[in-house]
Amino acid sequence: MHRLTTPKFRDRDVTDERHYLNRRQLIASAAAGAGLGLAGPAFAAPEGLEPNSFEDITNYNNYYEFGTGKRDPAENAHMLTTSPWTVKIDGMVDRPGDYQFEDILAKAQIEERIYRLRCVEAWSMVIPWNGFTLASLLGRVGVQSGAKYVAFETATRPEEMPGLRYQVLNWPYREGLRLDEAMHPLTLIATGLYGKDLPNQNGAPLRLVVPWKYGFKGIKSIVRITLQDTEPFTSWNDANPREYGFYSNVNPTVDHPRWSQATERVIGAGLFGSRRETEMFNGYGEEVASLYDGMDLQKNF
Ligand SMILES: Nc1nc2c(c(=O)[nH]1)N[C@H]1C(S)=C(S)[C@@H](COP(=O)(O)O)O[C@H]1N2
Ligand SMILES: [Mo]
Repeated sequence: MHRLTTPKFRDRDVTDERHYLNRRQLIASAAAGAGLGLAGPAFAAPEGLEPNSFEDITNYNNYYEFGTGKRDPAENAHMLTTSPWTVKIDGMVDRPGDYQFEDILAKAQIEERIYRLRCVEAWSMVIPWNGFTLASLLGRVGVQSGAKYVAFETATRPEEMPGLRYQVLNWPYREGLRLDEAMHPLTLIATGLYGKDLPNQNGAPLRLVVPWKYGFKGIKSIVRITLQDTEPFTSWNDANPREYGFYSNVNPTVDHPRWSQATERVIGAGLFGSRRETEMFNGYGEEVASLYDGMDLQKNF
């Protein structure tokens, strides 16, 4: 079903965007000894994935720290100061510390990954990310043997994030993964898209991307990564445990209590849009289904 091939770009705009590799992404990849860097993805998207336009990807966002409207992040996220940026990595690791984003990026091997993002609200789009595997970062800090989960936190800056004044979630936005999910080669820390630095509304300077899970697992603007032996607190599960589970694997057979998850609206597919059938694990089942062998996915939704 999925081939590990270099994606083909047929859309002219896509090809053009790819030439604008900016300095930061270039420097990072050069430092990693990868020349122009965007090394052929080890895990490309399912064949035939056609990326959405840069305009779609950066104007239709969920980033509640900047407001709950789809246009709010595009309008407000410029207020976020993303440089300098520190990521605290702590808990059950050999080398805990406050890591500068520039240092993390300088040692990273930047790849391109074209993934479908399937929001729990039943829409999807296809995004050409640049980034590095979470596994490579965790490898560098040294995960200790007792660690079983990874917890993540987004920045909370009331002066820069107008949405924080509304208690829609128990801030900071928090997410988590089981360690084997975190170490999976599909799990990405994105630092760019279309070869440019990640736009603020998409979670600059670094955010998580877990393509077989609902989009809300992909926590933005990460300031803390904690290795621990207990299941992490996650914001959406805390807000409504009946509607949002810890796993949140894309699953067309488990409906959201208020809507069907069987199909999804394709963003940018013409004036009237179009729908597609939602795939188990968002189409990445061949790679990830074995992580859940023996688990009841209706119960562990
Ligand atoms: N910190 C934070 N991360 C977040 C969100 C958010 O509101 N705050 N929204 C999530 C949701 S619901 C989705 S669908 C994706 C959207 O990512 P995109 O805007 O880059 O497409 O980000 C996720 N990460
Ligand atoms: Mo979402």
